[in-house]
Amino acid sequence: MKTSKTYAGIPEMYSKIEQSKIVLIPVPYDGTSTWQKGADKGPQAFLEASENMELYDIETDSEVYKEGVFLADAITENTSPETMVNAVHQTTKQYINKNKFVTIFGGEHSISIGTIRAFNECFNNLSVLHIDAHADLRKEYEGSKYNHACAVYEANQTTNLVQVGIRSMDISEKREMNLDKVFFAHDMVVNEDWMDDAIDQLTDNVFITLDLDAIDPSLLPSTGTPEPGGLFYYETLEFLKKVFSDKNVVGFDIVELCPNPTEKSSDFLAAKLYYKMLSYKFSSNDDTYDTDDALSSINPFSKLSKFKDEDYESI
Ligand SMILES: [Mn+2]
Repeated sequence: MKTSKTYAGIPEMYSKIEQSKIVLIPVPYDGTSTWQKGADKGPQAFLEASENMELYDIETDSEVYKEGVFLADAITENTSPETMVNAVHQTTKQYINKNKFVTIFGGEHSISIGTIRAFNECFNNLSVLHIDAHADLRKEYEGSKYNHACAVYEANQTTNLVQVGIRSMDISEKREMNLDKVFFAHDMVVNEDWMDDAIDQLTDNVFITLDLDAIDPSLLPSTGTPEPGGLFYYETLEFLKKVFSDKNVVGFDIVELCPNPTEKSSDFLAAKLYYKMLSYKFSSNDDTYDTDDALSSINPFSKLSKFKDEDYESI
């Protein structure tokens, strides 16, 4: 995969690993998708759209790229779904251990088995906020437990899994569900408190796995399995902003962009959403940069994070 020299074409001084607080790992993988192929082209389309995006965020009045975004080498291991998951797990963990805010762009959703495994090993009492049209709770699918249809089966066993936007599943997945922690699209549309209700189910440390098919296909048609009845742009942003401000989001992945060369708005939406999430993460902690008196404000990753900010390590 050809990757841009820097994420979003940002100046090189903001793209070096040492100075970057943020790491972006592309995983162009599409080994197990069942319908439309092409999620392996997702990271490239996302990076190209990102280069054409304004880097000042009006809403948060911030330029989050100045925190530094290191674009890691793409993970291209695809000998088998299992070896891909292991590679994602190891690489993600390496960057978490460098005290970076680690983000991953897929690829199809099976990559998240590896990302979630890494975050769960590095953070206490982890919640996984799974935003998706599909439940993805199958233990095995088409002979593999590393299939995209199984993306959060393991997370459901090992973390506090909260699912939002679900509108398609097999009846067998019902018995895996804790219904207090599942927010179905048809209920969300009539429950004006769904955002607070979902956030109430999360522990402090939260990893977000965002399948782009959670978004309504009228806004984002370029995804492997578009399902009607999805989230709209501003409600997605409102929800994410609340999560970032109320919880310690420790990282996130975005998956299942399946680009169509004649339809660029999906790529652009994915690029904007990624940048918005970074903007929410780092602007919500803005006030901590000015103070050095309280230990809790030293860490821009805030609250219960195991991160240490290298800039402040000597204090
Ligand atoms: Mn999905």
